[in-house]
Amino acid sequence: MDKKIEGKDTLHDIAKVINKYQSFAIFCHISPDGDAIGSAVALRDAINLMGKTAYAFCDGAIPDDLSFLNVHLDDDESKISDVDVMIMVDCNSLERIGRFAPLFDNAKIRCKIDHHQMSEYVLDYSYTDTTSPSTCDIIFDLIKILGVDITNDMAQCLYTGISSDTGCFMHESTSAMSHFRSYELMQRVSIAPKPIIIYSSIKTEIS
Ligand SMILES: [Mn+2]
Repeated sequence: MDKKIEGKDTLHDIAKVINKYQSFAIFCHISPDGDAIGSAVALRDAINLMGKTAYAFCDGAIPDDLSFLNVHLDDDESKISDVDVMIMVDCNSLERIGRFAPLFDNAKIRCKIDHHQMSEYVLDYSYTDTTSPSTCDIIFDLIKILGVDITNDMAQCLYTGISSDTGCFMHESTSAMSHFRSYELMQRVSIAPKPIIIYSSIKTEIS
């Protein structure tokens, strides 16, 4: 069943927007963590695999402690203003996407996929599930709805996001579904990310 929590749209509504339009720019939050990078990159790759065009941007580089992901963000910012849809992931306000905020605010269609508390910012499409331990848990479900096969890179990204936002499955928010999704993701990666590496990246972030 599609959950409808806080935001006015369901995950199926977001999938309909992705199915309908052709080009997308995805933004994650400043000072990105595993969930931010993981959700932006996995969604970008999934949309590209649908034969559409998607870019992932962040006001800030992928931190060194996530370099094991071996994925890249996009850097040609001239593409942004022409896209049909802009999507912010893992952040709940315009300020959180840093210097991209004015561009995002002028998008033809603005979407949000997130698990933080809602802010005042009103978007065209908004899916927020505050019960979800990570945005990567949500992106996993969205990719399933879109019918895209999860690649090695996508699985690495989603697993890293789920495990980092759950404190390597130690936080109270950790759900049975997080374990279930991780089970599938770990079967899809050639070399499974080691929780100990992700755990040390979280510790670096906190300190
Ligand atoms: Mn998160």
